[in-house]
Amino acid sequence: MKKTILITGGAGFIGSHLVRHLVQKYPDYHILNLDALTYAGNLENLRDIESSANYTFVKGDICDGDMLQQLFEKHPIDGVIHLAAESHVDRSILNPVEFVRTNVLGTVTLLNAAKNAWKGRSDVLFYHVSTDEVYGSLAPGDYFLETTSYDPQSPYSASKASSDHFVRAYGNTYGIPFVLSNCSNNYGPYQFPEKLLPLFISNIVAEKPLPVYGKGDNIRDWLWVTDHCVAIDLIFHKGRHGETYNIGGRNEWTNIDLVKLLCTSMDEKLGREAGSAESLITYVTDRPGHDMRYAIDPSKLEAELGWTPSLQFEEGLLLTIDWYLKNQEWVERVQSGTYREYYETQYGERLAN
Ligand code: NAD
Ligand code: TDX
Repeated sequence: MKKTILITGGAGFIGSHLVRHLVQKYPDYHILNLDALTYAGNLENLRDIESSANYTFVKGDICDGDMLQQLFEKHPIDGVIHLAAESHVDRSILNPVEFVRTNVLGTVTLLNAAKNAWKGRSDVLFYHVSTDEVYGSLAPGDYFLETTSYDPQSPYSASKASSDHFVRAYGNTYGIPFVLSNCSNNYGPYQFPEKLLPLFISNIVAEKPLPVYGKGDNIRDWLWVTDHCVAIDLIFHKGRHGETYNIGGRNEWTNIDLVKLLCTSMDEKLGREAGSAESLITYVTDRPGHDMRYAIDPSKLEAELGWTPSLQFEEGLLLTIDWYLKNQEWVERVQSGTYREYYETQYGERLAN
């Protein structure tokens, strides 16, 4: 094998797309997928590639230092692409400590294992996958650059910001070759239906309320998940070590405009009367500390590595809707665990107001 790459969080949304992309594109790499299979991790996401000769799944927690040491002893890992995390902002508001454990302690435990195994090698790479939320909220007309100061506002973004700092600190202190990327909101198949788009698709199918936080005027910058994975592949192979790359598709939407577009498309797909889905929109209590606007300036990634997004948002949205409509059983299965309890806690009070 030419390379052995450890992907953490490969059974989650972005991780499963990345694992599939790398397993298929690099038959001479060994792709190791380490995932604790929390509520957000589903091996079903990887059914189509699970028997590939160059793929191995390992169930384990990134906070388990002994397990990580054994994994590095057993496999000649020369690259880590770290995605494992608690990823949902609303959950971080309900349970911040879990986010510190996984996102901060887990990242540091993984860095330690890499440091001990790699012992100053320079032909290795620790790639940390992060988010634009570390930069905080933007005023109109501004854009996130790699040089923008960190200003995290939620427990989730504070934990991701901390993990970013630890990656740079381990690079600077112990000489671990590293690279980081900070990406905007991803969308596409296999996203856990607690996040805006898949939650609203599944609620429209079930004719349940669509809980829009606040006035719905918050702005997010949306990127097709595979375009994120192609960027990660490029940065992993060609990015300059020690650097950060912002990833985004110049695709800003207010939540309410996006939800209305979704509603129109869903009515058409489901053959329902125009306006049916929109009548489900329910304005609810805002998310505490809700960042108003995110927008990435991806010029560095475009100029240095020639990356451009492949899909127009309207096209990607239709593909996403089609996937969720075809995979209702997947939605029901992943929502059947502890999800119901979470949903009641999260939305019971909001919708009652
Ligand atoms: P996700 O919640 O869908 O998946 C996270 C995965 O990590 C799951 O498979 C889960 O089982 C695993 N995991 C959680 N805790 C673990 C632990 N202690 N040990 C091992 N595995 C563990 O998340 P996602 O949306 O795919 O995000 C992946 C990464 O990308 C995260 O680091 C996130 O911060 C970052 N990111 C996400 C987005 C987005 O829009 N979703 C945007 C930018 C960056
Ligand atoms: O029910 C909802 N109603 C609503 O109005 C939900 C779930 C969300 N929203 C709003 C909040 C946000 O402004 O929609 C927007 C998108 O919300 P999420 O899908 O929860 O994503 P966000 O909070 O923007 O964070 C996402 O993008 C950055 C991912 O979950 C993070 O992991 C990633 O780092």
